[in-house]
Amino acid sequence: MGRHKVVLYNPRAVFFTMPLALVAVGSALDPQRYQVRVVDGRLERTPVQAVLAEVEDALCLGITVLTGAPIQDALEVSRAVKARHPGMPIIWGGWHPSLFPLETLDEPAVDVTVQGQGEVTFAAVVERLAEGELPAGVAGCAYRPPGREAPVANPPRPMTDMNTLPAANYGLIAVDSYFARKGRRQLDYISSVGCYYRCAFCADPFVYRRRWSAIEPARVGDELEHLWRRHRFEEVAFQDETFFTHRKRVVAIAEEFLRRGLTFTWTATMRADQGHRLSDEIFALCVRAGLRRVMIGVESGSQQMLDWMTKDITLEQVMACAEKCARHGIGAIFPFIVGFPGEPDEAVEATLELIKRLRAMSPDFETPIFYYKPYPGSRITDEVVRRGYRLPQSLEEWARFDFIGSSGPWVSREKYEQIERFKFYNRFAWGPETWWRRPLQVLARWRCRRNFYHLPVEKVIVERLKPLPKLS
Ligand code: B12
Ligand code: SF4
Repeated sequence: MGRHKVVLYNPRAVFFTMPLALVAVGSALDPQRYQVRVVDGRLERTPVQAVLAEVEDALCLGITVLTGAPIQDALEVSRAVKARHPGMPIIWGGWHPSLFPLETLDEPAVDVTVQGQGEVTFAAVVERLAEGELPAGVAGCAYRPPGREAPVANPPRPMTDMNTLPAANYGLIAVDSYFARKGRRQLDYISSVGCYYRCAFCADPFVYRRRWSAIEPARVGDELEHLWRRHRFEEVAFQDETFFTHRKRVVAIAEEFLRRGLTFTWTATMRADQGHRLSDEIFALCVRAGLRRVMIGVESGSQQMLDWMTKDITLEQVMACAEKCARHGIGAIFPFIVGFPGEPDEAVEATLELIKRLRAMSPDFETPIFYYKPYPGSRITDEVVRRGYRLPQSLEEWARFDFIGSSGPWVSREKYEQIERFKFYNRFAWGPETWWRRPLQVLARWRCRRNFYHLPVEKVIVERLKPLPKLS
């Protein structure tokens, strides 16, 4: 008997991170029984046509769906496939269907939703479909039985130890196309899932129930060495939520890289409390092993706000951690969020002050500012909903709910203007020093030191000359 074909789709987006979710679920299917095809909307000129061509002889279609804009594309593709092949099962997995297992099934083009870690659940669902059965009783998913019956939610699936899962098969994707789109040979890789922490704005504690699972260091070394010999990348971007969770594991991974003579650099996520606890020896070891940059979510410059959102870090830890990064020559991205409900003006001011201090510490420090949006599955969102905030009700509404380009509901026009001006001057004040930036830099530093952002003539001129990407 021939192998069943399973098609997986990644919706369009503006970034070119490799579709690790699809690689993960695709790699967990038995290659003797299933042939997996990944279609990435970001690499196709006409994604709907590309999927329609692939699903012609397929058993089912799986789509990964984040909250926000990707839903629109996922809907278009799902509806087009359903219209052409009404009997083809369509499975949505990823963060949005994890948060809304049953609501997502109100959409007639979606038959099954998978919650949380998808490898084992998807393999079980596909197995059922191959036998012409429904995924009744398969833990970790919800489904709509044919006909008019209401959707059914199966029990949740406990976290699977990542070491029991097969290695990610990068042969499922065109790795070089991502290098080309990113403009550098940077491989995305995931070495752990979940997170032990409880930040009140984040969906991770809800989806992974504050559990964490990680691949053993020796296996991380094996997999990356194999991938490096094959793809010759310059850098690995660890996409883990909290890579620096266990000191000993980090040390062992760094030692694996050194022992194997792997010369790529790497970037990873770190919490300020973790970085604060990490010794200088471990920082130095990581740098020797290729660590180039860390991402440390600070979120606010006000300790009161940090305590309110149960970030479980202190501003002293942030500064100590930043100081260590600067001393060891490690670049850092410190993302901040402003516009939390009820956030006092003084807290926003404190955030801008902290950003200035961090930016002045190293030309390799970046401090992007995001506006708070009540993403579902978090304590703050639950609170604002209790107080009357209306979350989107349909998938179409969720598709319009996005972070990028919006100031969120709790930021006044005036505050928004102030923050946007601050972002502009702060970016120029401390960025790389080049002759053409120099005059602007002097002026920008002067403005930042005095908190003087009125009459932003330079901003208007620069934006007219060259529209800047709205990130930091
Ligand atoms: C890389 C990344 C991105 C990339 C692209 C992701 C992509 N798929 O295209 C970019 C940079 C574009 C991005 C953007 C944003 N992201 Co982002 N991102 C991530 C990150 C760091 C890694 C994703 C990843 O590859 N994980 C590894 C894979 C293996 O895990 P996974 O995706 O969870 O997949 C597993 C399961 O979810 C499930 N599954 C997933 N898909 C499918 C599909 C099927 C068919 C099945 C069966 C199962 C399944 O099985 C997989 C294996 O277990 C995650 C955090 C994290 N570590 O997961 C945040 C995360 C996904 N991002 C998040 C957010 C909030 C954003 C932004 C809104 C804002 C921001 N400032 O980052 C933007 C805008 C997103 C948008 N609406 O377009 C949230 C998701 C919230 C939500 N409700 O969707 C996360 C979880 C971070 C967080 N803790 O808040 N992101
Ligand atoms: S923001 Fe980061 S540290 Fe906090 S709960 Fe989410 S994943 Fe964990």
